[in-house]
Amino acid sequence: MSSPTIPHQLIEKIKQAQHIVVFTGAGISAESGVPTFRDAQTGLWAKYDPLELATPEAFQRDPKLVWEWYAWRREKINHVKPNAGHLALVELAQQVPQFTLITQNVDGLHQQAGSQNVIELHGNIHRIKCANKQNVVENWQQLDGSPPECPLCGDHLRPDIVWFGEALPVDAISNAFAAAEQCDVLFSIGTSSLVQPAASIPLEALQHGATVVEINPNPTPLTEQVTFSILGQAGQILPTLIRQLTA
Ligand code: BV8
Repeated sequence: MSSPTIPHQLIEKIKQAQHIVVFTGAGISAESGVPTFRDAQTGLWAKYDPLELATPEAFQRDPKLVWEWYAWRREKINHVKPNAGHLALVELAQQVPQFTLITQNVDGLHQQAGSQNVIELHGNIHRIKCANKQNVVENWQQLDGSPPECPLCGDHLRPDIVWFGEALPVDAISNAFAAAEQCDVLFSIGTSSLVQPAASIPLEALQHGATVVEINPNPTPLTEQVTFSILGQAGQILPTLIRQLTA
């Protein structure tokens, strides 16, 4: 497959940038083998809609089912590695005075690739917290399929993940919007731009005069509004961009 072309003007913009923000969604982990959020679920989970399962109501109704769904996803994620797209972002961070990485993903692959100070808008599937007190619990025992009990209060433990209908962590969302307002260039990579309030972050950057670049094999509701739309896979485009930037 021929290398995707990166507009020369974009390379120049990146070279002049003082602050670059990268905002990622499930698509950047697709080439690691992590199904995107809206990909059809497989096996016994095929009959469930992620939008239904990733809610406090579902956990309230059937904590074991929701706990097992996350245990299944965690197990799959434990066997994958960061891909060339994740690694290229670690390189990009070294090419600019200020770099902010914001992710909607819960798989922890950016950190595994070496990215620092990652803003996790929707939590992290590897972190577990008390459903009652919300404190993160480090040592917990997985007994049968049921959610383990909190060692402090005995309530259910749950993934430290933001479910639909739950507020995002205040620091994460305010730091993300602040970075979007201050940056010169924002990349929106591998997201369908559907989930709020995250999907408003690239718009915030546009409204504050930043150059906004979308990298996605498919068009999204953001595509019409961005400065540069590069159709393709992050794992191909980002290493090409780094090569052209450092040539
Ligand atoms: C909130 C953790 C308020 C869970 C996630 C109507 C009714 C009810 C609610 C709402 C409504 N309208 C809006 C809302 C709010 C709702 C929302 O946005 N719903 C959507 C569905 C319309 N939002 C919320 O509920 C948020 N909370 O609003 O709270 C509030 C305020 C105060 C007090 C109380 C409450 C919470 C949203 C967070 C939900 N949790 N994740 C879990 O993972 O189990 S979001 C979930 O979607 C994932 O985290 C995922 O990251 C995120 C977004 O999806 P994408 O990352 O974009 O992934 P997707 O599969 O969609 O797309 C992948 C893209 O990659 C595609 O475009 C594809 O083309 C591309 N791609 C594929 N391969 C590649 C690629 N790109 C590049 N390279 C490739 N190789």
